[in-house]
Amino acid sequence: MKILDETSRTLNEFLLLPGLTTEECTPDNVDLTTPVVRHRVGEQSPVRIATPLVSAIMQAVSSPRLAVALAEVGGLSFVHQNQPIGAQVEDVRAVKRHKAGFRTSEINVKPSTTLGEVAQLLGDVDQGVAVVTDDGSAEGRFLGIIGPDDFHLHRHGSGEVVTARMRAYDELTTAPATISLSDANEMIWANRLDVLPVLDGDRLVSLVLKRDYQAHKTFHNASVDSRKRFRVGAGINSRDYADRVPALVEAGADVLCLDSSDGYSVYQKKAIEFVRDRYGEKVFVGAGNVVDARAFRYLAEAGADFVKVGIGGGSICITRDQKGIGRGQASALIDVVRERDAYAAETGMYVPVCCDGGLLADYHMAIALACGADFIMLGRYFARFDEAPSRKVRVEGQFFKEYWGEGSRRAQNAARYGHTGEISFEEGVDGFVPYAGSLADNVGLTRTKLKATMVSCGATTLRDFHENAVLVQVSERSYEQNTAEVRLRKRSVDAGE
Ligand code: MZP
Repeated sequence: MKILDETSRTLNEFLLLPGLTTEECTPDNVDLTTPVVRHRVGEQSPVRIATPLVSAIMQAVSSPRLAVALAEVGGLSFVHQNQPIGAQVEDVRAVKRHKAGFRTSEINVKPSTTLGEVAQLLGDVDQGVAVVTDDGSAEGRFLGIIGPDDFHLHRHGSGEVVTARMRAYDELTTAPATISLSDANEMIWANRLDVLPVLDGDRLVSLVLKRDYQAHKTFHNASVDSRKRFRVGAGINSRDYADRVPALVEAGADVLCLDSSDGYSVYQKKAIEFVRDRYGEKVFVGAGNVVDARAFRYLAEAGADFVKVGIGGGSICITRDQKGIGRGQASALIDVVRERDAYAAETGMYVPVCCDGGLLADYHMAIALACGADFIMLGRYFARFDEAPSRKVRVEGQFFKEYWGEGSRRAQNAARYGHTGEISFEEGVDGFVPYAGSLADNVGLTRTKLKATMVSCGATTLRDFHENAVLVQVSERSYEQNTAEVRLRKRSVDAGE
């Protein structure tokens, strides 16, 4: 027996200290792009997402509809494996059948962003969109994205004036150096100019002639056209992988993930080895869940493409009460992240870490990212939205969505919990979460908050944030006081004060 010399800590036991915020450190410059699967240190991950949020491998969460909505805002869903192979394949196909559109505002680019990075970031971009670089070539610096016909696509917001710097083309020498986007539009229409605006995030950086646009469009088609469908992940288990994996790969699943409450097992190793033997590096498979360095290393050495952290912290989870197994999410994450970095230093291979479960507030996501998580898996958060598959119910005038754990009797997910036949005891509960509206609105708000936190901490990329975040543990007394203050504030809001 060994007793660790630590207290197991949760994410809400930490706060962030502000770092120096420079002039360049603005929300527009914050890039939330993150790697999903393993890659050599210093190279790009072959799968990256623009929003570091993925949806839980759960019946009540990851439906095709939610997967499309989440891919649209730059995240990734994992359709659940607790269903017959044919049904899960249909879920993957349903996502893949959707033709991907995109929102310009979700594509966060900086002047230094290369076209290659943009192509990664877009991943699923629709055919009729052109990527524009400063010299029109694949090596050129990325300037913006233009829609084929819909010029108005780029009128940001609802008629608000976006101040923008315009790099005038020769043909437009009369343009002042700084004009608003609406002025630019007026000028274009008034002069019947045959041009389209090019944006860098929200800023107009140049205008491009329509005849050049044709060239750009051709170029775009050549470079990113083969990937014009939404990305989707799929859960697998360590029992029927020999049948499930080939069916999911065939259906077009982009990333697989072993779904287990305890991933530190030889069964996961065997499943990963199956994928490697059969597909080499072409199929990506994550593993987990784990809560310490030993388990991370075991799965990383087995070839996992990412490792998921979290046991017992899920909002619907009672594993700790039933089996006495688990670890505070912050302690688990910090231990695993340290091992991820040690493994990268030793082997030159970076294996991303996903923080899974138990994040109840948006700021917990910021704390998890500051602790070194590459991306975050959420169940309760997504279960509250319109796009989640569960029923919306009204109780005493308030709307809720049903949300149940995969360890509950209702889910009967025997493979995830290592049961045979019917589950013999529950590790999850069946309940309700307050309905919260549309996924796009909520994820938009979360992104805004994450960016605001990173700006306060002086970070513009998640890598900066990992390296430079300063965290402090809060005392029990200060934690209690915070919650008491929140309660007081809520009471005064309720009382109309
Ligand atoms: P949360 O976002 O609702 O807090 O947690 C979601 C995570 O909890 C899932 O991704 C999964 O790892 C875990 N989970 C799912 N079902 C159960 C259960 O029934 C569970 N115990 O712990």
